[in-house]
Amino acid sequence: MPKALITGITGQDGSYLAEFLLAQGYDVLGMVRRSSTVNFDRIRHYQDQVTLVQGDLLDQVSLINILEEHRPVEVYNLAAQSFVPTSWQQPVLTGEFTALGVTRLLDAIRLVSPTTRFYQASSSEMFGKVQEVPQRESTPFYPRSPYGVAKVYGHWITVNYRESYDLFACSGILFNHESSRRGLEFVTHKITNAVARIKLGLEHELRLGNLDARRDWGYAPDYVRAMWLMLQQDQPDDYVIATGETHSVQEFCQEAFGYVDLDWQEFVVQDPRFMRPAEVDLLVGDASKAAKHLGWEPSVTFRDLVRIMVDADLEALQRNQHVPRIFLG
Ligand code: NAP
Ligand code: F7E
Repeated sequence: MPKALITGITGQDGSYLAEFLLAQGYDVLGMVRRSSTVNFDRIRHYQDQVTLVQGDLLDQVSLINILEEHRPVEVYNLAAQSFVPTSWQQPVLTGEFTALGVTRLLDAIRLVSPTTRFYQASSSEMFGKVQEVPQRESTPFYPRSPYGVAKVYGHWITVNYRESYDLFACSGILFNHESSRRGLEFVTHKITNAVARIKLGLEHELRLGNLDARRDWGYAPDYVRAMWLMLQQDQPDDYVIATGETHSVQEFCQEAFGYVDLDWQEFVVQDPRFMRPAEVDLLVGDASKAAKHLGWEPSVTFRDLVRIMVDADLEALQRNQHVPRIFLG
């Protein structure tokens, strides 16, 4: 069985990627960091099928030890501080995890296991104040947050280790992708969770920031398939993964409230607390390179994505499943 290591297995993408790789017959290792309570909600249903190993992107020895002991053929680096507003609150920590963490892992691979194939989770946030519409692999970066800046570093160090040491290292420039496993502080899940609560009479308003921001939103399980495809090619390369459609936060609200026969304007309140110091106004990706070389296409439309998320939130609340409250966004 080929062995793959996933950093960030407890996150949205890590949890879907592990499931995908198990189905492909991989022996899956998931790197987790120590915490005072168990946070395996997203992977609990298959936890006994993966091997969890302790490590942290801040601690290079832990990375070296994992690689020496397990010698994975593929490493997917999905771990990061991934919430954009937090990157203004904790810019140095974001840089340590999201930027330098990539170098720690690449250097560990270079030293211990240079034939291991490496995937870096890069982001459309690198395009920031966009220099071209739609954004493609050649579009210049102009990040608008400490998170975006850290991801630009992660992207270029991946390219640099590929060119300097001939590592098989790929950078996947993924546009926003969502699911019922998305963190509740991200706008899509914040909206669908509120729609479900309001529909069930548990809440009466939804406070949001900028309703005009536009994003290219896809479905997370489609996007983890693209990560794997990148590492199966003959040559390492970088790819944009996106749907090619863009919608505003307001349109997302319209679609989600409308799906349960509610008028979003009766419930949504704009709150300056959720505005960002610098905004990314418009993202829309051109994934034609991925379509041509990887045969990758998205399978879920914007409307279906919204419905999948609203349905999952309604179901969780109706089952009386505890849905934690968030304080970040
Ligand atoms: P997520 O749900 O926030 O998951 C992040 C994961 O990273 C969690 O498992 C977290 O562990 C782990 N982590 C954070 N800091 C760590 C550290 N110092 N050492 C080890 N693990 C650490 O993020 P996601 O949405 O799945 O995204 C996966 C990756 O893709 C991230 O790098 C993100 O920046 C990038 N990305 C995401 C999107 C998107 O739309 N989702 C788009 C482009 C790029 P804990 O559970 O312990 O916190
Ligand atoms: O914001 C606006 C907000 O936090 C989307 C991460 O996965 O995707 C994600 O980053 C938009 C922004 O995601 C609220 O101003 C309005 O314009 O869901 P988000 P993001 O910042 O695009 C990229 C690709 C990543 O790589 C990141 O890791 O929605 N917005 N009102 C709001 N956003 C939030 N969170 N909360 C609001 O109340």
